[in-house]
Amino acid sequence: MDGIFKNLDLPGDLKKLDENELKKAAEEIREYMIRTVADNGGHLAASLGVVELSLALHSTFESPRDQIIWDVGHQSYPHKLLTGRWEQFPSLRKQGGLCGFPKPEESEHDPFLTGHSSTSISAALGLAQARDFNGEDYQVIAVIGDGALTGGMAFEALNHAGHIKADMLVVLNDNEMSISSNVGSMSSYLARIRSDPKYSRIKKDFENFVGRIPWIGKQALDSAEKIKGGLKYLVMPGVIFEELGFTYFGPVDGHNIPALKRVLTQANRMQGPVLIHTVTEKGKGYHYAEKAPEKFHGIGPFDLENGQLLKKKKKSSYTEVFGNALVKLSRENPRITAITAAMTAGTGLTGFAEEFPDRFYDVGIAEQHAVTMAGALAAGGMQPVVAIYSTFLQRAYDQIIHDVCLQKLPVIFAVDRAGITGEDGETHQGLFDLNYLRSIPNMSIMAPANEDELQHMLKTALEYKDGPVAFRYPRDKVEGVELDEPQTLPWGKAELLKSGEDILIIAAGTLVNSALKASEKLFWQGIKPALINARFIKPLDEDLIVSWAQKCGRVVTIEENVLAGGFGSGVMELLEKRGLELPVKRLGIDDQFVAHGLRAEMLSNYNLDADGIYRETVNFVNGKAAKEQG
Ligand SMILES: Cc1ncc(C[n+]2csc(CCOP(=O)(O)OP(=O)(O)O)c2C)c(N)n1
Repeated sequence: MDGIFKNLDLPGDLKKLDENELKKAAEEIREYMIRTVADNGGHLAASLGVVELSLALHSTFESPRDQIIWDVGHQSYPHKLLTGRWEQFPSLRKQGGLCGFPKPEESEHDPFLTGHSSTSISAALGLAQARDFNGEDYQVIAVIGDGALTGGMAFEALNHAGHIKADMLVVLNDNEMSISSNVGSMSSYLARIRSDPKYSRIKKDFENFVGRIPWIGKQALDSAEKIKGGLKYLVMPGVIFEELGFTYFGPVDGHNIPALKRVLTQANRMQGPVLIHTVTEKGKGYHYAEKAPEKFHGIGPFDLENGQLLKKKKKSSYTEVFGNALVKLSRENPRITAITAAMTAGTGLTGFAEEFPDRFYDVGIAEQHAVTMAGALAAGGMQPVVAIYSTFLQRAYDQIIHDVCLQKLPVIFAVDRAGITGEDGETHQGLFDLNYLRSIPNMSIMAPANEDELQHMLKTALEYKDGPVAFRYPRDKVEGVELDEPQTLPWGKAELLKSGEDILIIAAGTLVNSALKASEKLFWQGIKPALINARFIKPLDEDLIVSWAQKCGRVVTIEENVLAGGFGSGVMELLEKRGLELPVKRLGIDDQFVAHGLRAEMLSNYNLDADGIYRETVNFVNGKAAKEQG
């Protein structure tokens, strides 16, 4: 560490820095973060917005004794830099390097893992309760964005913390942005507080006025309090939080370190839950990120000088193909509605939102609400398409069962980022949807081998009226096949890609392409595989699979999902049902979480690239043990 941080023992020594030195520290952190994210990619805009807040927190409190929980955690880069991870920072998001999110395994300054939104207040409350049980004395602080505040869990936790009067702080980092502009009535409420200086002025004036009346007696004071109680609905900022049992401070300029330190110190002295409303600018300090905070929310490597992405896009993504197909099909079908949980661009719905604003819903970071609402839209005769990343759909598991599948409602789930997602790591891998969806009665599941099939699957799902349908596709570039007009696929039918006699390989999703390469190599090694593109994970094409399994005498299944209860398990259940005792080898993710790294690297680590599939199949045929995963 050079510059202002040279010879400082962080974070404790931040307390020794004066106002100007802290400003200099903010500059150095920004410069280092921008340079590193330009090389590695990452969540830049949110981290740039909380540099001063991170400095103020760490120069007021004593981490790790005092515990700071960053909601979502994508804005935790300055925190990482201030808590012993300066030298490792260039390894950010690389395999074996620093994680892009807070991770207790990585540092004692990360008291609780985050990655999915809106958990921080619940986590802070739990830690605060544990502290009290242990008779200890330290502060617990949740830092939550205005976007994350749209998630139901955040409200549930505020409701509980206010009720039990827990000693804890919530810092609301309000930058008016979720990934794109924030939505919802809470967001409009915060905007009113921010933009109307009258709120704070009237509150102060009223208190001064009452305080200055010399003859005021107890009764008068009581009535004054009552008037104040009534008036506060009109004049007090943050009254919603006050009514929930929190003491509200703010709005405070989140880039003014002395002001932040003052309010944090004051809040720290108070009993009960306190909410500090800070106002920040997402992307602050890097011109291009300030101008385009959505682009710099999560960005790949870019050119520092002009903010342009380094890799020019040659191919489109599965997400884009899905979005375009949806727009195309929606032009002919006025019943289609699309729902996103704060990920309009991420799920490819920007075009739909522009062309059909009346049929588009951004519900905020509220996956559970999105799914139940979709169920009811379907009950009312609409055709809702819910586009959610595999990892975030986990949130809505009960809603999928209770509000959709139980009622056999024809909701369509476009499950994006399914499989290994790459640099975001454990919290963002989409490795559970096949098993969590497959186990629910009435749910049908498809996985396209290429972008053309993805379009067909959307059309097939829209035509199926007997219950919910999910199709899952990866965070990846497309294969580059030609796109036909979207067609209806034969329901529940797989595709035989190769006849063979030595082994049956059945792959689900885009791994079909790696399996195809592997089977060509196997053929040249004297092993003749039959290859099936499953297309349907549920219902399986039972007859096709069984007949080829019998012909070949052994089976390899391939999926980008955890093995327990996944696609391969489905195939094994089928063989058991038909009384076939055949050796089966399932390739997929064994019982573990997959860390961060490039998607291609990870697929190779887990033997799910063409070479890995080839190797594992040869070993299986020759009766050898599998290579270790990970
Ligand atoms: C459950 C869940 N859904 C969606 C996301 C994707 N996501 C990551 S950050 C983000 C926006 C967060 O906005 P805010 O809390 O205001 O933080 P900011 O980036 O503006 O600092 C979203 C939707 C997520 N992490 N978790």
